[in-house]
This record gives sequence, C-alpha cells and structure tokens, in this order.
Amino acid sequence: MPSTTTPLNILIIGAGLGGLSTALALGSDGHKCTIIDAAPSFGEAGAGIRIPPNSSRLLMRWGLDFEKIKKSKSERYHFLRWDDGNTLLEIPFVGKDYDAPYYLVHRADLHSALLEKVESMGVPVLPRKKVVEYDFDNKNVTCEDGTNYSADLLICADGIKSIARPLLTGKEDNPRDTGDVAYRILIPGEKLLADPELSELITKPCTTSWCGPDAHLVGYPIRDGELYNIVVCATNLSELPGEEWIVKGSNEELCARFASWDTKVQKLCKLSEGFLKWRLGDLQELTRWSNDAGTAVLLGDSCHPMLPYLAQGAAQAAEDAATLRACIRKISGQGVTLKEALLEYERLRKPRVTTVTKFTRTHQHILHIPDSSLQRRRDAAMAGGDHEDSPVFWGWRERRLWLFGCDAENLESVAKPLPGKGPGEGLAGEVVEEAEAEKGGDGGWVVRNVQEKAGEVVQGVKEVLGLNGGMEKEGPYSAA
Ligand SMILES: *[C@@H]1O[C@H](CO)[C@@H](O)[C@H](O)[C@H]1NC(C)=O
Ligand SMILES: *[C@@H]1O[C@H](CO)[C@@H](O)[C@H](O)[C@H]1NC(C)=O
Ligand SMILES: *[C@@H]1O[C@H](CO)[C@@H](O)[C@H](O)[C@H]1NC(C)=O
Ligand SMILES: CC(=O)N[C@H]1CO[C@H](CO)[C@@H](O)[C@@H]1O
Repeated sequence: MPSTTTPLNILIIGAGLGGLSTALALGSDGHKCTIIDAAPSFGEAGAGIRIPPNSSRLLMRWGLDFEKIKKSKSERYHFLRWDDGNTLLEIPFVGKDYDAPYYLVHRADLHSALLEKVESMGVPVLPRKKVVEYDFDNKNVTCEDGTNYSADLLICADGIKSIARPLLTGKEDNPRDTGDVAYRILIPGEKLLADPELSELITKPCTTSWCGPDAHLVGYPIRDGELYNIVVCATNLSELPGEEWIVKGSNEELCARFASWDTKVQKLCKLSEGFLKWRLGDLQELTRWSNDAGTAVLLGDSCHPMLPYLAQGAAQAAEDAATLRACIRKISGQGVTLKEALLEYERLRKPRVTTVTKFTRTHQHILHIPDSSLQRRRDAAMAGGDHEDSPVFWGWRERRLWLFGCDAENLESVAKPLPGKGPGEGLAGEVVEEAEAEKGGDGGWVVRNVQEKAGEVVQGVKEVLGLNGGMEKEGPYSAA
C-alpha cells in the first residue's frame, strides 16, 4: 500500500538497473523520485541476466509486469566437466521453493521494462546530466550543463566507477581487477535447435556451466528461447592488460581457446560471431555507505560491485532498494530520523552483500580448477549430494534458502546470518588456498593497473571539485 510514509523528495544518480529498481521501490511507496544519468541515452549493454527469486519477488511486488518481458525460466542448474561434458552436479532451481520464479532475460529488456514502468509512475528520468559537484550535506548536486538538483535524500547508484563513492566515504578506493574477463555471447536459438546435440539447451531451459582449467562457461536461453546467452568467464591476467575495460573479441580466438573442450562447447563457439570482453572488477568492503549528515547514501554496484559468479549483482541492488524502502518507512511508522534509517540500511545490507561478494570470489577458484588431485576432490564433494561442504554455493539447500528465500523488505530476513561455514572456510576455503598456492598467488586479491585507474578517478574527482573538467561515465562495468 503506498504511503504509510512521509513522502520524501529523492534524487537518484544513475539510471542503471539499481537506480531504476530504487525508483520503482521508493516511487511505489509514495516518494517523489527523480533520476539523473550522465549517459546521452539509456539502454543496457551486455546480454543475458538472471533474475533470481530474491529479486523477482521484489520487482513483482513493486508493480513490474513480467508478462511484458519475453523471458525463459530456469528450473535447474547443471554443472558439467569441461572436456567430456559429464555431469558434476545438478541442482533444482525451482521457483516455487522460494515463492518466486527464477527468470532468464535480456538485460536490455529488463532495463526498458523498468524504465517504462518508472516513467509511467511520473518519475522523471533525465539523460545527459553529468554530476560535476556533490554537496551531500546540503543535499544538492550541480550538473555539467549548469543545472542544479536538490532533494531530501541523494541516492548514488552510479556504478563500479562511482564518482560519488570516494567523495562520500572520504577515501580513495581501488576497484580491484579480479584477473577475470567475461566474454558475453548471444546466439540465435534456431541455430541450436537445428543441431540435435544442442537443441535441448533451448527446449529444456536450465542454466549450464562447463567448468575447466582457468575458465567456466555459463549458458542459458533468454527471450523464450529466441537467443542462447553464453558468458565465458576466464582467468587470464594477460588478457586485458591495458586500461580498457571492454574490448572486442574474435571468433577465431574463441574457437582456438576452447578447441579441446566438450563438443557442445566447440559447436557453440563456432556458432558465435563477434562479442565483447569485459574486465571484471570488484571492491573490498567499504567502511561506510552513508554520510554523517544522513542525507546521502550509496546503492548497488557503487558500493558493492562483485563478480557475476552468483548471478547476484543486480539482485543485490534490488535487495538494497527493498531494505532502504523498509528502513525509510520507519520514519513515519516508528519516528526514526532519516539519518537513523540510512544507518540501519547500511548496517543490515553491508554484511549480507559482503558475504555474497566473498562467495563469488570462492566460485572464481572453485569453478576454474585445472585437472589435478584437487579437482578430483572438488568433483567428489560436488557429487556428494546436498550438503554443507558442497564447494558450490548453491550446492546446499540451506544456503540457497538464505540467498533466494530472503525477503529484503523484511528486516529480520535481511539480518539472518548465512548458515554453516562462511566464505573461505571448509572445503571451498581449502580449494581456494591450494588453487592460489598452485598458481603462485599471494593468497590475496589481484590488484593491478585498475588501481592506477582508480587513482585517476580520484584525480578526476578532485578536478571535478575544482570544476575544471569532468569524468567520462563509460557504462556499467561489473556486468553481474
Ligand atoms: C546547495 O545548497 C546550499 C545551502 O542551501 C547553497 O548554498 C548552495 O548554493 C546549493 N548549491 C547548489 C548547486 O544548488
Ligand atoms: C546552480 O548553482 C550554482 C552554484 O550555486 C549557481 O552558480 C548556478 O547559477 C545555478 N544554476 C542554475 C541553473 O540555477
Ligand atoms: C590469455 O590471453 C592472451 C592475450 O589475449 C592470449 O594470448 C592467451 O592465449 C590467453 N591464455 C589462455 C590460457 O587462454
Ligand atoms: C525463506 C524465506 O524467508 N522465504 C520468504 C521469501 O519471501 C516471501 C515473500 O515474498 C515469504 O513469504 C517467504 O517466507
């Protein structure tokens, strides 16, 4: 029911999936939202995205009409060995276990449905509004075109390369290069249907992951089988050595790299045409998400970019929006101040999202083990059924329930700690350690030139503050 709440004027910076979900959540609760974005026009790059139950439930509740989006539904998650395609693990992903569906869609379709919905609610969504000055305490911003916006609350949903983040936390921060690169590939479904060995990938929709040395491939149909989406996730430190975050990949190179993989993988590589490679970055847990005055807050990739290996990037942003909505409701319901509401949002969201981020790092290692005794131990543990020591996050029902069963508007649900062992503990932790030792790693995070890049960002921000020039916003980078 709209408006049990004192209506606030809210300025959302960033019209990505996180910003739009937030406008939907808060707009449908009676608040007056405005969204500004630096981009000249809206749209989503990238290809497929998974909408797990913990976000589909929220988006539906806030009025997003999934009937209007052409989609596929995932009922299973299937892990395969890289060379012979033998099953390592099959997990039921049945929406009814969580009272909400697990959808597979095109990012652009989800983005435009959200955009259309919030615009129909009367939310202005304004392009070409590059913020060149933040005055968090006075709750106003200045844009490059000279326009100013003020509000009761600023919500900064401006992505992994957030300009707001270092200004709000008061600290330089270094988005980390995870060393992994994602190739995002779309193949027309009919090409798979024409091949008996591939057709089931369309006719029996599920998520499939081939796991092999230094790479895993995730495939699933979208748009009701019109397209097959593949994300190739590869650990390769020399692959994107420069400053660029997105580069073009070639089909020849792709086919050569996977020439010794499962014949299905080889065929899929041949069917794919041009594609883009995305650098995958993330960020260590921030010290804070809101300012002292309690007038500005970070949300989504701006405060917790993560690897896409749990398909939770956009979902966690939707959860942020839900928890923020519930905390803000307490302003009129229970007489808390806006500042208290923002602190509670941060207190509840930070541990949950940090746990998810750390498990995406565990998956980075678990899914990329070269054939070895370690790999055989992993496979045996994966085959051992539904249990806490399953090295795959989803391999234990209790963890799936914690992730997919959360209703992020229910504050007790958000606060629930992960059952069982944490990231880095148990077999998964051992695997990570051994994998890192085998690679001669330092057991820590890989941080390379992105650090320098972050330095530039901060320099850019300083220039912005001096009002001589601005930062380019180049698009969504965490690609979760
Ligand atoms: C922001 O608010 C302060 C205090 O009201 C005011 O002095 C300042 O001019 C405002 N800045 C902009 C860009 O509107
Ligand atoms: C925006 O605020 C700045 C600083 O307060 C001021 O100089 C400028 O005139 C304002 N622009 C508009 C369009 O109001
Ligand atoms: C890593 O990337 C480089 C540069 O693209 C390429 O030459 C090399 O073959 C890749 N290594 C692997 C194992 O794919
Ligand atoms: C396990 C759990 O918390 N499930 C909840 C998921 O969210 C729905 C509301 O949409 C609740 O009804 C479930 O209890």
